[in-house]
Amino acid sequence: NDTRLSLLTPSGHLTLGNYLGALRPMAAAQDAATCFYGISDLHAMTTTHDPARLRALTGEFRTLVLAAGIDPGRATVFQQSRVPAHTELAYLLECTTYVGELNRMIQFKEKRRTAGGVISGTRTSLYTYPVLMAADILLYRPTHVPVGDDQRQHVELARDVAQRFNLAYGPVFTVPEITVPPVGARLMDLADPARKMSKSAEADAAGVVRLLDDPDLVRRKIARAVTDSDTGPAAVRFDRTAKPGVSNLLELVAACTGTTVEDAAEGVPTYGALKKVATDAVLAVLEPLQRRYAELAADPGQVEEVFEAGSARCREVTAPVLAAARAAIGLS
Ligand code: AQP
Repeated sequence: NDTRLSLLTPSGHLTLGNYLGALRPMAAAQDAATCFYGISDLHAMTTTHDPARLRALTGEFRTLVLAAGIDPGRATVFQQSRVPAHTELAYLLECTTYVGELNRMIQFKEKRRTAGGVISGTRTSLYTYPVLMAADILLYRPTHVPVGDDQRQHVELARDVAQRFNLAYGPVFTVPEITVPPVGARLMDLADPARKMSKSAEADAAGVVRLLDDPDLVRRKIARAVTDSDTGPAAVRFDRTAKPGVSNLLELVAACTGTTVEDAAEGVPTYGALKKVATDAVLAVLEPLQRRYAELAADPGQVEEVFEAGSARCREVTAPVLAAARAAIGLS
């Protein structure tokens, strides 16, 4: 049986993109693999963060993970910071990782802050983030890691570090294969279809639909979605290059209703009609999710317990891997 690991970072309110691209596939995979689904709260502290907001977002993520249909009877749900093996192994892996490797990480180069050409105001944790991510992965010994382009370099680093560790100290880690995930929906920002819809966008971002947005707000956001300048008889068609706004809305409809983009365009004559179809499709997804969220949120203690039990299970599952790494590297 395959092991599947997925982490969500509480760096902002979860979006429809996160649901269609991550939460829904996570729920669908529950029976096909041994699943570990975590909230990577430690990864949310690599840039400026507010402790109260982090705590609140983590609670919201816990509830939304369950509301999305992830069933703690079939998948292990956990909170990264409650499984200390993640940070402990990260340190051991830092003793196996070269500074040159971290310097080459594209995401670090993009996210670091500079003042007058010098790195400044950038947290060390942003720099070492790929090592913590390597620990996140290696602790669960997955044989395959499905990974999109933006995380590929980090998973390659995890493989390099695991191989180096195994060679130097003994065969502790399973070196995972990188696989290409099935092409899923990649939702773009409704106000700027050149940019991915992101949970860390500003709170009032007009183009980001959040899972807990009020239905009226969702209607307004879709009504204001950017479309493309050519109108006319064949205006509603899928063409990412020539018609990025319309194509994004078609993708959105297709993902929400489980059809193809071509079928989604069928019989939709105008941009206005497309927005109406998109609004209905999105609300049909969000309404049951929000209802379930409200039910679960009425008993936060119960949700908390589920995540604590899952975290306890992760502490057990990861203990032998950490112990083997400690012993191999020379800690007694
Ligand atoms: N726009 C999107 N369309 C489809 N899938 C998406 N995901 C994110 N945005 C879209 C998927 O959601 C998961 C979230 O992983 P993460 O918490 O590690 O954050 P991320 O990938 O960096 O996603 P965000 O929402 O853009 O967060 P910020 O703004 O904090 O960087 C992943 O499976 C991702 O593919």
